[in-house]
Amino acid sequence: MTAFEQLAALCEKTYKKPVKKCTNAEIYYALLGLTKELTAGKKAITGKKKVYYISAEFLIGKLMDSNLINLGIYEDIKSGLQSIGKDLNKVEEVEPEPSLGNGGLGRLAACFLDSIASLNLPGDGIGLNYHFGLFKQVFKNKMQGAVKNDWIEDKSWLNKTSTVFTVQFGKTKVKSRLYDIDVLGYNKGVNKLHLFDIESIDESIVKKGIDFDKTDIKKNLTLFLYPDDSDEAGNLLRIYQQYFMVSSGAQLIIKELKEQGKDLHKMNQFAAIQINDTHPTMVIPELIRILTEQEGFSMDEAIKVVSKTCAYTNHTILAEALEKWPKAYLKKVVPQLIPIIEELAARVQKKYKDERVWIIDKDERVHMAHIDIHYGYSVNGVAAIHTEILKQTELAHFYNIYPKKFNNKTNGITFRRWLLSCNPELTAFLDEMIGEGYKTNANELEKLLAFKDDKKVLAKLEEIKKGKKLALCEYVKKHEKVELNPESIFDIQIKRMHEYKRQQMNALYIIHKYLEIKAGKKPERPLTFIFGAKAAPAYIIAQDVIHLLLVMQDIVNNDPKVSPYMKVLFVENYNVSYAERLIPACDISEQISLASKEASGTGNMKFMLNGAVTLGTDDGANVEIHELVGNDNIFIFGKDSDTVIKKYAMNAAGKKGYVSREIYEKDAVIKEAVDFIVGKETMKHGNKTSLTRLYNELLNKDWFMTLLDLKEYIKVKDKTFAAYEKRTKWNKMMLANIAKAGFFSSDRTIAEYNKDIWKLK
Ligand code: 26Q
Repeated sequence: MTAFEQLAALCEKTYKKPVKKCTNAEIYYALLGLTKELTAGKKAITGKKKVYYISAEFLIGKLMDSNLINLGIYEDIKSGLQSIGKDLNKVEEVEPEPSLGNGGLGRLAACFLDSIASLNLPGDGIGLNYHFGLFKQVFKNKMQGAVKNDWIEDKSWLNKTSTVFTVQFGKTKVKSRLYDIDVLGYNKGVNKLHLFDIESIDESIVKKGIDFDKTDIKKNLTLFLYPDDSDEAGNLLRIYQQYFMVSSGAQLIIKELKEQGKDLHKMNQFAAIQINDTHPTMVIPELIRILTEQEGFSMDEAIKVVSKTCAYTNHTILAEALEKWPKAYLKKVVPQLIPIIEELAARVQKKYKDERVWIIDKDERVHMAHIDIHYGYSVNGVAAIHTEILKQTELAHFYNIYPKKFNNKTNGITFRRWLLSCNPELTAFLDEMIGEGYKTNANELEKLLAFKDDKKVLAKLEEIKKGKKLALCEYVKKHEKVELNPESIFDIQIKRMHEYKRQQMNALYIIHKYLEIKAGKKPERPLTFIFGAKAAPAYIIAQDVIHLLLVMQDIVNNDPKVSPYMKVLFVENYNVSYAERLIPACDISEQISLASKEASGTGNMKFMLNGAVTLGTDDGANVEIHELVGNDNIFIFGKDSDTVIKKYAMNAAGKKGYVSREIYEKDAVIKEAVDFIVGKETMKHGNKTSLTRLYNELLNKDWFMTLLDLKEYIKVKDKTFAAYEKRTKWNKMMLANIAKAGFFSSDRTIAEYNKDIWKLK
């Protein structure tokens, strides 16, 4: 029986009617059941050694499409449904989207799980089962509001297990229940994503929006994901969550090793634990605690084996985002870890007199990254430039002590989701042109280069892009009530809202363009500026930038003299599913962070793979994209990272490194755009407090140097739009970007993690 026949039979049995008569929801739940059943029939991936990828975030997105692809039944189900007048895409819309991550770090973890299984490597994820995940964004009065994202239904990908652990917060004991999600490899076996949940959870304590009693740990622990991206939020709940996750994870790992009869003294031969940023760092002292208190290890023995098992990935160089918990907080939440952490700190202090590498500083704060670096066997950054900056600047003192621990693993993305699933049209065309080998060996995308002068191929790429733009227009019309022009250039910036990513610089360009059009200077072709971003609710300036962009959307789109030539759209509740629609429809990918600040970026890779051309700074993985495609196939601008780092150093030394007001005063174009933020028109449409605050921030602080690169950004962006008019040349750029994207397959990244760090097989 084909998969579709099985689905039809299941519908018939469950709903007592033919599948043709079933609703999309009925079909979805039947398909969910079928997929889970077929998955259960797949082999678990096994081997001598397993990696545990422990992370506070797994931004998995919807799973149906990926699972159908990885099971090899996608085409069969899709065409079967089509033959009875049903649309698989519509069926998949029924699936609620979990939001178990903030952004890049969480999505990377999800891509990694897909690649680990697809390379047939034994590897499980360990994380938390947040009931409402990250908040759902709703706009009201052109401001961001937040409500809960209620994603868990009776029937879902989650499988409740009978595994329950006890986690102790001092004298308080709570129960931790394990839920599993199967992780299918592409035509391979199955690994697991282990998500722990507190048994005593009480969803009803969530009142208005996302408000709840922060102190009632037994009821609230796994309700929400901390809605911060890179901002330290000094909240005890975050520590409760972290400890709950690592204690459950440590118990699971030890249980699995014991069940296999493994000698815990040789733990490192059977397990590698990859610590995803510092959020799971407490797994190190927790393992040491369990081994010494319950398994008869001496402190030396425990430290030795744990240090050979744990490896750390750093995802940020923003000093303010490196977790430093006051010892008093840790003492309140997990007093049992304090003696262990103190012992680890004492050993460091005895060996190194340089206080910069100490674990506990003179203000009694515990530097989580320092625990990882001293007591882990590997430290990696996530793009070449990022790892260099870690070695030369941020973590230089550690690099001097442990040069061999440091290594780079440039991020990647799973092509199953970010090409096969989100762009079946491009996938089909690639299959036809270069065969299917690229699906398991991404470097084969380079075969496309043979067609770089083939007019038909170039025209077809343009046609596919057009189709995706049309599909986006239709979706946006329905969901955002905004009409876009598919003939216009789609310029897209989608990522978390943060000053260092500089959405505000893009906003200033939009203001500039608006003023130009008002003054009679029309662009050659209409322009569409699209944004998607959530801001941490406590991050005020980020909220202000969202407000400014929504105000600009209102002003521009409702101005009959301007709107035929340009439109602005800020989509509501940007998430993984939205990314899957936006990325294939993009012409210009905005990657404009202040050089040195974006560790890697992964959206940049997704856009490239789908034939968008990057407009960006030489930052994060943009540097590697630039190297791969060459100067002719990318638009680069802005001060380089060395210059920026020097400016920060000068500012810190009290010397004049960067003063935004000077740039503002010297340049009439910049002044005009910045002043517009508090001009008559914006005041009519927006909130005075918010806009004034943003204006003042740009003039008096501008910590991420927006004005430094604005002039060049305007110039290069105009050049990019002009380049689009040379259609054949542009299509060649698209082709070059797709052809060179193979390096950014997360299969490559994971193969490197395995070869250099995990050594699984
Ligand atoms: C820290 C303390 C308290 C509360 C929250 C946090 C917190 C939460 C999330 C700190 C950081 C994050 C997320 C960071 C993140 O997503 N980093 C991104 O990681 C990507 C994958 O490596 C990179 O591509 C991005 O450049 C990087 O910004």
